[in-house]
Amino acid sequence: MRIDVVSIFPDYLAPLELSLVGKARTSGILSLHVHDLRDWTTDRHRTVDDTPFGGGAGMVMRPDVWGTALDDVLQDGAHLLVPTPSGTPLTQRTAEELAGEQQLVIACGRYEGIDARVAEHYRGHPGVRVSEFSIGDYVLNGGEVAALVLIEAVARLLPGVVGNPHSLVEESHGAAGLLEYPVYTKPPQWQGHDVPEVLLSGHHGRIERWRRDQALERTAARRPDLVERLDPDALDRHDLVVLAAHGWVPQGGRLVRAVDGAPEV
Ligand code: 6GU
Repeated sequence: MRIDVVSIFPDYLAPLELSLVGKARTSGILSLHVHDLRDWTTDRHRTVDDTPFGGGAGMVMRPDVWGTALDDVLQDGAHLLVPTPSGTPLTQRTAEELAGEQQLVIACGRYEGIDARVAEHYRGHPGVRVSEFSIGDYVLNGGEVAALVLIEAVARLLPGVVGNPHSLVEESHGAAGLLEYPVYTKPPQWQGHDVPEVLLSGHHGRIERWRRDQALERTAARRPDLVERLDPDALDRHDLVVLAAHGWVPQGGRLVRAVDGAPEV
């Protein structure tokens, strides 16, 4: 896979030399190129922004500078990604889809964002896909950190990047739609906290059940939005008992919060 990042702070992307992503680059699995947007400016001051039409606070990035940069960097079949707090939430499913692309081009905006005509223009390009994405409901100063997040989420799914592909199977936000169970290692006793007995039992069936219960309990406690998306038909009776203890019951093919008292008529 090839990834190009365009930013006015290319040094912000330096961590991509490290760890698994860095190794994926040196091993040739990932071809990653970071570009300075100002290389495409033509004026003495290397200007990339201007005041917003219609007024308001802050500055907007100019479409002409972005256009020449993206025309140079986008290859046929590219997926153009624009990090923005007003984008579609990035999920594990998005990362899985993007891991199958030939080229990702990430256009990192700063200030109040990039002139909206840039995304509109490339949406009209045959052979280019455009996605505006967000990494959560909070505001960053620019898209660089979001680009790092996206690249790490995608790169670890490329074949050969994560040493043990089993690590990718049971983790949080996997196909089961549950958060991951808690994990423990040696020593078995630490600061008065014991490793749960069942994990030392060597009883694989009981361990598997305990881990699933923990995953269900964590998900119920922390992420009710994920419980709402579970398919009750894909759960076993024990799963339903655990969820019922947290106030969730199946109704009409989905899980809903049990309420005490008679339903209103
Ligand atoms: Cl993708 N960009 C910026 N600037 N802020 C964000 C974001 C992205 N996701 C959440 N906040």
